Amino acid sequence: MTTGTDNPTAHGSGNAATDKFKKNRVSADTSRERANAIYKDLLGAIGDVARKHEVTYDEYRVVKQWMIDVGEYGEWPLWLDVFLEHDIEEINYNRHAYTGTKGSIEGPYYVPDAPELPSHCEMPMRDKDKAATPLIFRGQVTDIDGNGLAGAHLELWHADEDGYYSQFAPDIPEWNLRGTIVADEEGRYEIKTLQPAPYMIPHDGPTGWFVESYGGHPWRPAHLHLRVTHPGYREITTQLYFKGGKWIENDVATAVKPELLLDPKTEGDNNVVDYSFALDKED
Ligand code: MBD
Ligand code: FE
Repeated sequence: MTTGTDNPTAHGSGNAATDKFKKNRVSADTSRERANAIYKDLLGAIGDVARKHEVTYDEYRVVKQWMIDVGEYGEWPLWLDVFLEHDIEEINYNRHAYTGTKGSIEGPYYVPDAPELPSHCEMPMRDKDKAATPLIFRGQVTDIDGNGLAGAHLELWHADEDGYYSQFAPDIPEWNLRGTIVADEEGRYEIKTLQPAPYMIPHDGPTGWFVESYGGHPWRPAHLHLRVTHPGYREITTQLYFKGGKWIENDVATAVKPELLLDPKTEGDNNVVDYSFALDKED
């Protein structure tokens, strides 16, 4: 059996993501009436699409087989987060009158409880990661009036130069390029990490076959994942991208927003960028 991280393939990373997701049994307080309304609309919409395109029996069976494959490869977290999560994120942002920093999708590779790092720190990385251009990322976590939030937490996680996330590919230290940065008494931080590269989602499994089937591409623009939290404030899960970078205009996961583009400046050997986070009060 392929479990966890013994394989740098769609199968390996998919199963690792599925195993991580399954650790917590999730629930929602959806009423029977609401479930009924959603079920009717969902099945109705699928039926309408099937009628519109006169889906054949062969196509129906291919879908059935593909869904079985997605499950066996552990790729439901990947497929859902790439193709559906951006709508869910948008819906739940628009439900509130938020004015703080925009969120974006979490994706399949978040891991809670990354080790804490001081406000001015270097991300855990291997010597081979240090071959990439260093990125110095600094700023401040504030409330929406610009007051610093002392000791705010920034969880940061991103892929290495080869496009692998620790805990989802083999032979990477557990917390490589993952950390919980504790901002200083003014909410400020300065983090040294590496400039991430454009990212190809695992494409040698059923999610990749799906993309190939409609003539798409499996690329996401280079990105940093962040979760910013402070007691009493709305937590922000977001991603930051790089202005002018490849795939910004056609992210396979449709998760880029203009407010989330970084524009680093070259200073000596480093790329340096300021980006601050404004947190809404919890409602
Ligand atoms: C990723 O790294 C990611 O951020 C998303 C959204 C989906 C797959 C892989
Ligand atoms: Fe990612």
